[in-house]
Amino acid sequence: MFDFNSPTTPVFSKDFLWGGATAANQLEGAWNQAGKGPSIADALPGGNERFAIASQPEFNWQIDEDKYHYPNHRGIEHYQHFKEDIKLFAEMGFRCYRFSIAWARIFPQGDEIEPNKAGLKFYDQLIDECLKYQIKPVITISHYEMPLNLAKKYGGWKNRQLILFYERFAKVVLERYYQKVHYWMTFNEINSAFHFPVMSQGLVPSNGAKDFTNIVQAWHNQFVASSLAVKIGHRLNSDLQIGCMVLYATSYAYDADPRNQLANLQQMQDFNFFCTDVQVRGEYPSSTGRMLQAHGVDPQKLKITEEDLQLLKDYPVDYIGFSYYMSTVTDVTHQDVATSAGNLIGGVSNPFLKTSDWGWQVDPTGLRIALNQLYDRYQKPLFVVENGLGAFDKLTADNQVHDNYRIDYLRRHIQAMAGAVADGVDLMGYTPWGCIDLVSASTGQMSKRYGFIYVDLDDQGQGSSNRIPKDSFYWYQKVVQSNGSKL
Ligand code: BGP
Repeated sequence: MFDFNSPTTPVFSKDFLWGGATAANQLEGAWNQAGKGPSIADALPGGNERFAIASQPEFNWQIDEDKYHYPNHRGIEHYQHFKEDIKLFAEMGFRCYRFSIAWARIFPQGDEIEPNKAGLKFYDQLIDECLKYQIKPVITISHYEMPLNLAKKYGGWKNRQLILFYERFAKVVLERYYQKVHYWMTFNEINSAFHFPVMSQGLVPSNGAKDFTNIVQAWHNQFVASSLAVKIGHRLNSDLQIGCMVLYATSYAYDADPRNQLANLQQMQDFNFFCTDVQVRGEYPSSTGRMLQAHGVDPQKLKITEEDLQLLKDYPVDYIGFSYYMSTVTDVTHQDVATSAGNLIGGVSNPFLKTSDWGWQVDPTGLRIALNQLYDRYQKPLFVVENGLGAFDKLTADNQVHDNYRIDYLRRHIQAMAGAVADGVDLMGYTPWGCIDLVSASTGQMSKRYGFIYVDLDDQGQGSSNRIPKDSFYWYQKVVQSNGSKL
């Protein structure tokens, strides 16, 4: 009989990186302070309008404060509260903390030569605060944002000039922090541009439709930029760990119909592996031609030089960071199947799985499968840098949040990781998403909460901003203390 269970004995290495993850534009606030320029994230309003606006034929990167509420502008005021927040992370026993650097804090317009010193000063303090508690910073260089000017004036990542601007930005932060920060990632969820090129690549959808040629060109430019960051980082210290970061959604064929099996294989190749293949193996996968053709992209229209290809080969990433929230199902043979929502990708619903408050299909076994699939394919260390349950939390009259549903979700995913480690996978660490409540990337709202720490702010940005540990806070504290053996 096949054993689906995960091991009961402790399996995580003694230096396993337990921590949590956030992104600058979703928690810092202070969107226009200390010289920071506006970023594309600052121009996406909250609520239902967020997705609708981002998919308008002519996306106009304007900030119209009279008309829309921009939740990122206040965030959770981490800019002001970072000391208190890091102290709470330390209380949970975090060994690492994944956060991103707001590009527009360092280069307000993106195309200047000199960085904004006041912006750097904030990260000097943030990093030192982590180190004070022996928390290792894990930095995402770019997480769903860029200076607004780079989208408006240059058209986002489809423009090759962005490579130079990113290289300058990466150089400044790597040179300044490489002695204090060992773990880096070049781009957050680089493959998410399949579904949301506006947020991921700063692109303007043309003629009401996504232009896949632009998306692929933007990816290529990002791949080159990522390799340049690896080159700079490894010159400073060849031991630095610089990773890629992908949105991984384990995908199952709906049934044994070979057509669904083939479609699912292609879904895996295109969505889960295409970007990772380039960044890890240093070359475009053999399925690239098929994928481009399926999306009507003429390869002759792409600007890719021999030097670029050599750079990709010479400077692949050191490890694979990925987010995992849910799995999907591929079905090309049925017309009337039930559908479900998801992390940028929804699809056919899976009758074996329950869904979150937002309709995402919860599937811990899918994480064990993901870890095995990635390790089989690349044999590189893996890092689960996002995972978690977005839920409506209730604050009781005596200031508590009983989030057993979140504990249950995380426990089952940690068990799945333990299973994968026992399967032979090399897993570096685990940083659950939104370790403190923050603004949701897809809805722009506060009410979709992931944190171990409740933040008293509502969808309109009203509230005291007070921090309140939830039940999951004390649970995770024990998990870290016991190195994952007390779940
Ligand atoms: C990932 C993003 C994060 C984060 C998370 C949860 O795709 O990297 O930025 O927000 O998903 O998504 P959401 O906030 O939409 O629930």
